[in-house]
Amino acid sequence: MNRPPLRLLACSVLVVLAACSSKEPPAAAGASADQQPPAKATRQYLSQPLVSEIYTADPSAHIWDGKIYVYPSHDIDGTTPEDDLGAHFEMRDYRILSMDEIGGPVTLHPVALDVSQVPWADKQMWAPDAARKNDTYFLYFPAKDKQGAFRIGVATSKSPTGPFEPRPEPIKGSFSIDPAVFTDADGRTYMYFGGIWGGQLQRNTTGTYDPNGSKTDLQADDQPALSAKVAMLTGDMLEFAEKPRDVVILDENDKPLLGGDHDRRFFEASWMHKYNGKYYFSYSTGDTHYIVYAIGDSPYGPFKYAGRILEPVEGWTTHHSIVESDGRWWLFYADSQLSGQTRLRNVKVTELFYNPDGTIKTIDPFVHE
Ligand code: FUB
Repeated sequence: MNRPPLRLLACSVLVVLAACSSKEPPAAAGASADQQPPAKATRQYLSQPLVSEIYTADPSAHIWDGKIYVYPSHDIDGTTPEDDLGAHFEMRDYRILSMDEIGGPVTLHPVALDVSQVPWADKQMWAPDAARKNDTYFLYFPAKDKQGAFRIGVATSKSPTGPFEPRPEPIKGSFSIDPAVFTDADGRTYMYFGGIWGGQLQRNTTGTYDPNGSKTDLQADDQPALSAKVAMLTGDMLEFAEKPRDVVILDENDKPLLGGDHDRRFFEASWMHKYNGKYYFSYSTGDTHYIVYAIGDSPYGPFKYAGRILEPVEGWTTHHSIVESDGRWWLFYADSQLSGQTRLRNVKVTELFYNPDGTIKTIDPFVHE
């Protein structure tokens, strides 16, 4: 097992010194007694990691037969230096978590799928999601193919915790990262997906992957931002039933969010849930580190920007899911509490609350005295 070193676990006590944070600068070296920097503020995390035996991120939670299953990425301590395209996220397999109730003991299941089992995949098994139809469970996952292009694969199992058997080819017409699968009340299932920068959405604007395309986005701040994608799945859940469409997010004037609006525009980490008959599309703003959401009347949108769900966590990324359990709503997310390193994350859960008008109360991942 990839157990975090004791040195790092020392950072996981309830109250942590800011020195454990990757966003705090180190204390000034060699300051004399009367030049000591001010005492560092202490920070208290809102919630604690669900598991510490391995590093986990990107938690997609589902409730099946009364039990909670979490499908996370499995972070590993690789050797690739950090870069803006996420080359340091070198994940190779998936392990699933389960629990009978939130707050109860968490079971860490054995490897459910390894990159070596997937004929088309080369590396970087990033954020997955799962679905169930009849008696089959489906694991959806992005990975880079042998040409360095992200594609989305699917694997099946008769058990929610695997092992999963991958299809020999990625989903036809799939590209980019972060699949999130939502089944509506009418039984139709949709996949939301995509991510800019390392997620390569900007290199897939013509229908063919352009390895020499922009490293970041469209590089047009005054134009509509790149959108997440949505496609209905076929009845067997294995392919797209249609060409992916744009998930358009509108501002307060019903205009699409612009590429320069980094506090609100889509970056990665799509999730869809339904509340009181409305469709809530939520996502990460990436370089501004927020989890935000937009509300629509159809699974295809358009969606109107509605606010922040989660303020920035410790670490560069976070990625979430939202589920209802016994009438209460829960936000699963991740931070870097255990390691202090962005590449080695840990998943968490906290309760999510709505206002009477259907907006979501913003969550601060830290508790302030
Ligand atoms: O875990 C790798 C990538 O980082 C995910 O696919 C993104 O959502 C971000 O969390």
